[in-house]
Amino acid sequence: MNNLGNATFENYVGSLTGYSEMAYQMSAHVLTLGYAIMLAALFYFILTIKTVAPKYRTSSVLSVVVMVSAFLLLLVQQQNWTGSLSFDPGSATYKLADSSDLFNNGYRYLNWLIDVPMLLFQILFVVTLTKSNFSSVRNQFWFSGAAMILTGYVGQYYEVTSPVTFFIWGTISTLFFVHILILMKRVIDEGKEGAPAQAQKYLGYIWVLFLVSWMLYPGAYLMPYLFSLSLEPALTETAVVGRHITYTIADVSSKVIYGILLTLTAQEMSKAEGYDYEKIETAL
Ligand code: RET
Repeated sequence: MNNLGNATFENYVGSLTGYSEMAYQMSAHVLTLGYAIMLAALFYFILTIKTVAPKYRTSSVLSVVVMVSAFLLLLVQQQNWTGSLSFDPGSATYKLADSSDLFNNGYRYLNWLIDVPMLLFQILFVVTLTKSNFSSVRNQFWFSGAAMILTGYVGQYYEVTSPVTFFIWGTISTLFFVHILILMKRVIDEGKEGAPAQAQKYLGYIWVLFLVSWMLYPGAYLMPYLFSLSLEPALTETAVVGRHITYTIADVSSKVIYGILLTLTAQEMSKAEGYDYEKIETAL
């Protein structure tokens, strides 16, 4: 086997066994689906901006920022996948290409560095905090968000060569994650107070969606170990495809579905305040 150093496990599989047609194409397709959805959803957030009262529109603007950055970085991530592998007719598999970049999930991490603070701020423009201080929550959100991602970014380089280092960085990252979860629960609980019934219902959905979709990211980080259940990473194409699919489901849920639910919540709140987009023809 080639010496791949701190390359991620996708490269080790590409070098050892190579990828079957199905594993390679499914990965390429699911990565493509990811950025296509971001571009489509970009139009949703632009076109619905006037369906909410002006004070809620920053939430839609932040969704637009998230869509543009995710579209671009996920596009590059997809090209990184196809560029790092090439078809080997001898074995009928896709092997690590000789003279190109290795594959790395780093583009995703850079995307999160932009999107995580944006997604966390976004809800603060929809709900009204009853007890907590807006700027304190905002600062804690971006600090823990950035720390969670940067520590995970360092950790992912060790997923094959040093499981212990990988798990230590992963654990530090998880501490920041827990802090974010506690803060978000508080924001949503406070936001429900005094909100119209339907908006309260949406906020309940947002909490469940947030919890489940954000948990998928550490799941994908751990993917090589989830398939081996030991301290040796599983160097199998199933785990690699599993990671691409998990990331795509997580991205669509945490960015797109979350943004849509926030738009629906803001529409309900706008209506309760006398701004009903279904009745104001001229506003649209
Ligand atoms: C890492 C490292 C391992 C431990 C934990 C992680 C959490 C990542 C999360 C990422 C969320 C990203 C989002 C992106 C949307 O654009 C960094 C994988 C806990 C929660 C929501």
